[in-house]
Amino acid sequence: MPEFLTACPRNCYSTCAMKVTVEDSHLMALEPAPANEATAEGLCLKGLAYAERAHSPDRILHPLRRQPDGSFARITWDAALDEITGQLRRTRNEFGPQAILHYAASGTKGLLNQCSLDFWRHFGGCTTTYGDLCWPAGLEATRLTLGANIHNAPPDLVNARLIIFWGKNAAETNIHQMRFVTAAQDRGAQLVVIDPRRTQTSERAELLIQPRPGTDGYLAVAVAQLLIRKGQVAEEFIGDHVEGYPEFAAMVNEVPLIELARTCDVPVHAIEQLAALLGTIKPATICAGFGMQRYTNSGQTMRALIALCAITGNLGRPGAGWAYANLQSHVFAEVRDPLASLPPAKPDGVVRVGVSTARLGRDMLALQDPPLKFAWVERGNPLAQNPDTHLVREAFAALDFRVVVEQFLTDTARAADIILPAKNMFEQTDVFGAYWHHYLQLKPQVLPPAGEVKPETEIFRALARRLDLLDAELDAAIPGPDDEAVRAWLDRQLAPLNLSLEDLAAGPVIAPGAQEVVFADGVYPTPSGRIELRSEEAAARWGLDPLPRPTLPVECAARADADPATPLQLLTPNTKNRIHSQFGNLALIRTHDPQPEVQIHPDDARARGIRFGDRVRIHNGRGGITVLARIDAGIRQGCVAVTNGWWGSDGGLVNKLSAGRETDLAHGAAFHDNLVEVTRA
Ligand SMILES: Nc1nc2c(c(=O)[nH]1)N[C@H]1C(S)=C(S)[C@@H](COP(=O)(O)OP(=O)(O)OC[C@H]3O[C@@H](n4cnc5c(=O)[nH]c(N)nc54)[C@H](O)[C@@H]3O)O[C@H]1N2
Ligand SMILES: Nc1nc2c(c(=O)[nH]1)N[C@H]1C(S)=C(S)[C@@H](COP(=O)(O)OP(=O)(O)OC[C@H]3O[C@@H](n4cnc5c(=O)[nH]c(N)nc54)[C@H](O)[C@@H]3O)O[C@H]1N2
Ligand SMILES: [Mo]
Repeated sequence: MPEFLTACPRNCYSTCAMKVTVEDSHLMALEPAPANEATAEGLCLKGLAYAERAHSPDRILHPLRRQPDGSFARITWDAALDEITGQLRRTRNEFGPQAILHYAASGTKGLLNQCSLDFWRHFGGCTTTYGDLCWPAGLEATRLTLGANIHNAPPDLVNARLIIFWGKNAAETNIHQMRFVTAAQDRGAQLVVIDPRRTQTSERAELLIQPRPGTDGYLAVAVAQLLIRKGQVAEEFIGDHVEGYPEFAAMVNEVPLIELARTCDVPVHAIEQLAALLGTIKPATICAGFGMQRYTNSGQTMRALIALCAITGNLGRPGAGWAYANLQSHVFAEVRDPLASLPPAKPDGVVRVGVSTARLGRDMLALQDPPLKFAWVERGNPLAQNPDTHLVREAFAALDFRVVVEQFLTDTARAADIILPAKNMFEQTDVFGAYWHHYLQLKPQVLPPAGEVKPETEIFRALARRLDLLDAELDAAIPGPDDEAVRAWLDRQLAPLNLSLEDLAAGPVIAPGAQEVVFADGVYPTPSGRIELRSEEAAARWGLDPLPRPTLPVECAARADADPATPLQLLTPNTKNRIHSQFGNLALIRTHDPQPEVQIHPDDARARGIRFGDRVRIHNGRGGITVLARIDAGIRQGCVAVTNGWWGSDGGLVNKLSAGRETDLAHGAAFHDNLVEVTRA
């Protein structure tokens, strides 16, 4: 049976290399491929579920048109494209092209994703989003402090003697990293986890600290205060490499330890324990996850955490560092800088970058000159995954016309007028980098598109033909019609890097220029060339304190103005067996995760008369959902957690409860900045 080397293009740290076996246009088997050193062993259950996902009877295999009664009926491609081009022409004529919203999210990775905007530019323009649901606060905090979002290669973690997982649940979200953690522990390394929840990751840790959500900045400042007081800072490293240390040191001493401890609600002895570990064990790596990105104060929190690496000299050495995002494989011009999706200082007059991803619903409704009339959605499920579901739904409902390109009948697809069937990862060749390891990987086409599926590139080419736009320039920008043309286009993207598709076909390739140990030369590409604990850019660009002085998130039970009607902090983290809203509909995954549950502390449950398995209503002023109660002493008292990514049909649309608010840095989404009450349903 033919076997192919490929790689998983999900928005996931691991983006595993894998080997797939195909027979009669059917995916028969999937295995890990050891050529990617970071993901050499073990596919996750989602990876194994591709065999079901690719051939699922629920997959959308032909265009669908919404009927007056709300159901969907099969239509031909001709009918679909005719109606869409008619609507596009009408919208452009009446309101201008910027009345069209192009919305794309993180459903799949690949260089070909950039082709969509080429279509819209040729069409005359569109409106699109800025910011990101996921990681911008930490990206910008890292850029401001260290100058670049890079970290040591994943296997280097085995050299660490101390590993701190700070708001990262790698045992679920980056399972391959745990191999290196185990190897480091076998060599005597200690593992600390900082998370309001006990997780599969904390099961392996010597120390678990469970701070009040959104207050990690106070915890970091408390640790810094102790390190300075005990003389456990790396004076020479600070002298050589750190900018703004005296001001930082003065700032961390402003508030007494006991008060900082009270704010983050961590016992002083636990803070002392953490400080003693960081002060005495070298090298140490802080693996900072996305947990802290989901608050209005996330950027400043992340800056305070990076400072701990800086003042202990844990940078630029094997086993040491700040492991947040490793963008060393982001080597292609169009995808190099994830922060490039910020609103451009100089708009190009064609693409209006006018809607904040975090405030999608509100901004869509508010936009004028022209207002939005038409939405095109691909690789995203905003009716489930963006904050403030009610407003997003209202904004989509207010449009004249909606097109959603999807594999399955998601909540967003159900809101469409026309659904176009989307390809999957096995049906089109593409190339992509990663954000944890530093490989470039090829995913070849190994299956013909199922049913009447067309990849986005072919959809746009077909639309362009109908709109009389497919000139030589667009024909070169959006490759087609066959795999040969796609491969030639990818080769052209790789050529400036002195790479070819053939190189990638042989196996994952370490991105040109990628380093195993970063910042080893002591050069930090910040304005001062040093690690900036004090950042003038943080103040000038984002209006923040130039120092990472902690503040409380907007919705936080510790605030004097907190609403007593909603005393519980709702966390909606990721989970092992889904990628956001993907995979949860498959039979294999449903045997493990059949329905949404809320994790609630026994004391909070008892106070509300809630017993294990009760149906409970989680609610606040924005909305509510009804789920089953899972009483669990592993979660901090005062917090409740429901994993994100459930569909409306499961009753678990967690973003009905979240507010459309941005993070303090770089337009992220403050999903967990969210107070609720839980009552028996
Ligand atoms: N299996 C799987 N893997 C994935 C994904 C997936 O959906 N499923 N998604 C991928 C993507 S896009 C992302 S962004 C990453 C995310 O993966 P991670 O970086 O692990 O982030 P989260 O799962 O969002 O949150 C991690 C932990 O942070 C904790 N947390 C919440 N608030 C706080 C806080 O205020 N302080 C601290 N210290 N901890 C807090 C949560 O309880 C959670 O256990 O995973 C990627 N990998
Ligand atoms: N409450 C809460 N909400 C969150 C988060 C949280 O922690 N809490 N996390 C946020 C994070 S970290 C992220 S990254 C976002 C993710 O948000 P999204 O990127 O919107 O979510 P996904 O569910 O990963 O993917 C969206 C859709 O893409 C489709 N898709 C996959 N491949 C293709 C393709 O090739 N073409 C097309 N057209 N479609 C395709 C999938 O079927 C899926 O329905 O969610 C965010 N939402
Ligand atoms: Mo994400």
